[in-house]
Amino acid sequence: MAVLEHLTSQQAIDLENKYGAHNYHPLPVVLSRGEGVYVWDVEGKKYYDFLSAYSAVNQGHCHPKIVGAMVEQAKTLTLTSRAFYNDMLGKYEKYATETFGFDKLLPMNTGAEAVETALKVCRRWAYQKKGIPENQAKVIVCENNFHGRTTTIISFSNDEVARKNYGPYTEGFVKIEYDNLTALENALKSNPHVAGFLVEPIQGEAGVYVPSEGYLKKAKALCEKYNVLFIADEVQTGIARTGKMLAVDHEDVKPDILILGKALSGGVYPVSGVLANDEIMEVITPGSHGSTFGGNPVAAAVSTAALEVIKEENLAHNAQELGELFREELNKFIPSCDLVVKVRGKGLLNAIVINDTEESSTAWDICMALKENGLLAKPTHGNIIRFAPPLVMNRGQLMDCVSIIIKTLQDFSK
Ligand code: IF1
Repeated sequence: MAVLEHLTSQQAIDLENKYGAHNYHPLPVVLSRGEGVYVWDVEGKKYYDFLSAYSAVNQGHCHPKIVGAMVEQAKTLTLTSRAFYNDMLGKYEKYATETFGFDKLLPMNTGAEAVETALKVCRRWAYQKKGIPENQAKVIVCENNFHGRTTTIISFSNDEVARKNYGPYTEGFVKIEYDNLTALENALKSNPHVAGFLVEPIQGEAGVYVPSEGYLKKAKALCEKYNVLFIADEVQTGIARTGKMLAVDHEDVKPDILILGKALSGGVYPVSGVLANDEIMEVITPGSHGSTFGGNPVAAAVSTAALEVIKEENLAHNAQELGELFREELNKFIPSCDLVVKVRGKGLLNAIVINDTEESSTAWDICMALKENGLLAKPTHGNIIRFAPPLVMNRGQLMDCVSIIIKTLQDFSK
């Protein structure tokens, strides 16, 4: 078989199964094209994308402005490493820091790298500014967190599938219940050497778990009281997804360290970054951290365009409005359907909870039926289905999707 020969879905799946490591269990659909809110499989069937590559494709598939920026820059200069300056990075850093209101950006590539970077910045700050004795710093994290796949990050995960047999694990983390301010204050009080509190403003992987109103604001206040850095992982919630530029904006919280990824590039290129003000970021000195690809000219051009699209197309506002419509429409339907317990979320980051056990295959089977009906979504944690379409969707398309989802659930209940 020639490498570029046109494949059927089954052939593509067989190739991945035979030659690829089995670290995923994808829905059996093979996509070959995307545009806006739509993707097409190799047989030409069109779907609404209700995952958006886990909220990376907020700006829609193959956004012409973002792809255009990438192609232009790729023809000009792709990579210099940070051994030399390039003429794109500084402009991008200025734009990104002004957009989010911080003094400095540290550019990386993937979300997990940005989380690692934030943890390193936080630990350095603890030793060099707060005066914690070396190697004693602790970072408070939440149960059921998801921050990525590195050895350190899985060290403080409680997802056994993600962590088992990857030890020994990195020390220095204290785990508390999410959305529990008493637990946070107790942890701050009883551990003398706490450097930071790392938190997802909405827990995505845990099943789109939205904390109580005021939680983030009060958690930030507690961090201030104990001189501890509030580190927001907005890799999934950030950049207009929840109806504001950042999910912390809903409570007017300004993190000490902000972690971004995914939609920072609109999904066309791996771009992540950590933002902080000078008094924190100045602990990073030449040679103490870096990345071959972080801050490369293509990433800078792509990310600038991706952020411009968010603003020019008013995507936060659209996510807010369509999110409300989506939950409203599903809430009208749910009382008549035994299969769904509830819908929850913020903006266009939503989930429905299926009335079945975590071990059941019901959520998966519903996703298979949704696929047949032209809408792609993926279960998370057994009985929860996440719904996160690109934010460039319009009202008509959203109502079309609501019909597909309701019809599928109705057929399924029969
Ligand atoms: C996988 C979930 C989403 C993240 C937050 C950091 C990262 C992620 C809050 C790391 C990544 C991913 C990665 C993907 C599945 C996925 C996911 F289901 F696991 F929770 F989005 F919903 N912080 N999230 O959500 O970013 O290194 O991947 O760029 O299979 O690992 P990354």
